[in-house]
Amino acid sequence: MSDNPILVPILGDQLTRTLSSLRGRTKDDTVILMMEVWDEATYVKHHKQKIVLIFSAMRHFAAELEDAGWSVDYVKLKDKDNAGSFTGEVARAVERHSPREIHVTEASEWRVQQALEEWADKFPCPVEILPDDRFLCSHQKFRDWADGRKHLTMEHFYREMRKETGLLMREDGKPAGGDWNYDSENRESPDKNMDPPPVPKFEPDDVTREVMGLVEAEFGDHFGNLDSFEWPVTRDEAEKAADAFFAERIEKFGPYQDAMVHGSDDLYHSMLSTSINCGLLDPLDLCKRAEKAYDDGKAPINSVEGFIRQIIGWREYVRGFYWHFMPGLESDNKLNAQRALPEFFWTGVTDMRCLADSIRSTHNNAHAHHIQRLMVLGNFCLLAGINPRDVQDWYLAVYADAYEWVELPNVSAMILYADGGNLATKPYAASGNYINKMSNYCKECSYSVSKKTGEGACPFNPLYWHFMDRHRDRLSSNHRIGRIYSTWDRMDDEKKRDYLDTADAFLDSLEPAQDGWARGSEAREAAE
Ligand code: FAD
Ligand code: DLZ
Ligand code: SF4
Repeated sequence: MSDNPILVPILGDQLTRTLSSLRGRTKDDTVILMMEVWDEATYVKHHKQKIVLIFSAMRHFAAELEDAGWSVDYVKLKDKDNAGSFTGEVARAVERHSPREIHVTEASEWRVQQALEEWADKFPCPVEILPDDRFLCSHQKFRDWADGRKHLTMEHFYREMRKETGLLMREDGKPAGGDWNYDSENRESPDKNMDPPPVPKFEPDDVTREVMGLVEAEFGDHFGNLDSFEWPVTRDEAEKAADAFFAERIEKFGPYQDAMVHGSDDLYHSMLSTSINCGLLDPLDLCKRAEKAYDDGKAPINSVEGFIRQIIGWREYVRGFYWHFMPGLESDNKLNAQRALPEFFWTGVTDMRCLADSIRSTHNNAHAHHIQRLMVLGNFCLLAGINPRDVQDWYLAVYADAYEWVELPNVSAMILYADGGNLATKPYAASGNYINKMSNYCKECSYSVSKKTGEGACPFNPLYWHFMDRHRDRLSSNHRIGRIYSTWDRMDDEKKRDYLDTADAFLDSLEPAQDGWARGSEAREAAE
């Protein structure tokens, strides 16, 4: 090792061998720094599985790098003198290694990037911050696309990405299959043709078990349980999870993308977001595998296009959107939602069967699938007027795939409409009908989905009209939603009063979260 090596700090969501900061480096001239730090483990009270996933994946990645001949300086959470923050740990590493330069790949989150940008003034050597080109759309490219546009429509962005990557494009420049988007074919309700094969589960090895002990000891009061921890924590495991998806589930991914089934947590979803987001899987590579499944006749166009759209469309779009609208996005509250998050988001104890099941999955797996996050949990927070800060903190804490760059646009802009409509052209508001159509939740719910008002009515029904009524000034001029007000206006005053009174009584009955982090598991156990 040279006397003054180059120091390469690698963050917990940068676990990729081809990371920009590693490219071109030589093993005899580079010290890689990896840090388990309190600031990251506690900036929200992450689900226990999320911390285990990151720490275990970091430790495995460090071991792989060492096996390949790299020098890795790995700081564990409980190491003596751990400074508790990225900047503090880089400062200590600068003392240890006297690097001639620091090379780091840009952070995915605003808060961390602010810290990185101060390093050049803090440390006695030059600091080079490199772009994170695991994302296909650079910040500049997104800005160029967004500048001057009145509406940042995802579909337009997505088509550009299709043309640029060539994914599902024919030689004549037209989309494969003839259409750009097959979303309308991806809305099957659950039915007897559904029989999703199980998602591969990965038994915790010694490294993971040691981290589980650490997390129980240090973060025992955080939400979630560890009994069912089965996430991939290495690239090999993540590849096996991807193999199983492409062999067994992609075929029906499309049609059942929006379906929900009580007690079934994975359905035909890929369950790959945790691995993609921390760097174990390459998003473009996954899209190419999906395209190959279509070319080989193993999966239909609506499934493959749907999967590719989620990744080069939604995933890239929300990342660009995040950087375009930060830091303001974090504090946006255009609908002036002020209600506290209800306690049952932590305990799962509610008679609303759809919410209870989505929260159960979240608690047990640190995961809920997209339509649960959007149309059950998200729809509830929107209609009930839960304040964006509480909702953001909850989503950021409870999902193993949550990082602010992807959580915040989905929460603030997609589900809460808190940015006033830069992402969504209208709020994703729905009554109980939607959930009934797309799931089997309602059949055995204590509430009746067909009952609109009064005792026993599905709360989504009156909440829907309460939401529409209280936001009339802002929404009635929206051409995609305006006609809903004609229906409302045609109702007689008594009917309207019934809706509003039923919703008010329900909202008044909500118990605000106290210290749900700690009490969640106990209350659940008591209720079970
Ligand atoms: P699949 O259904 O198999 O989809 C394939 C991939 O597409 C996912 O792995 C993911 O990488 C990507 N994707 C799909 N939808 C989105 C989206 N809306 N935004 C970005 N990427 C998408 N995803 C996260 O990765 N982290 C989050 O913190 C997160 N928070 C969300 C919050 C809300 C309110 C909503 C509505 C969605 C959120 N999503 C988030 C998107 C989506 O719910 C998850 O990516 C998905 O459930 C992960 O499971 P999967 O890998 O089986 O996805
Ligand atoms: C999520 C997370 C957690 C819980 N802990 C760490 C950690 O101790 N060390 C680390 O490098 N990364 C961790 N992460 C992921 C980071 O929060 C993530 O890499 C940054 O927020 C990206 O900007
Ligand atoms: Fe959810 Fe309403 Fe259906 Fe119950 S009846 S499961 S609360 S949508």
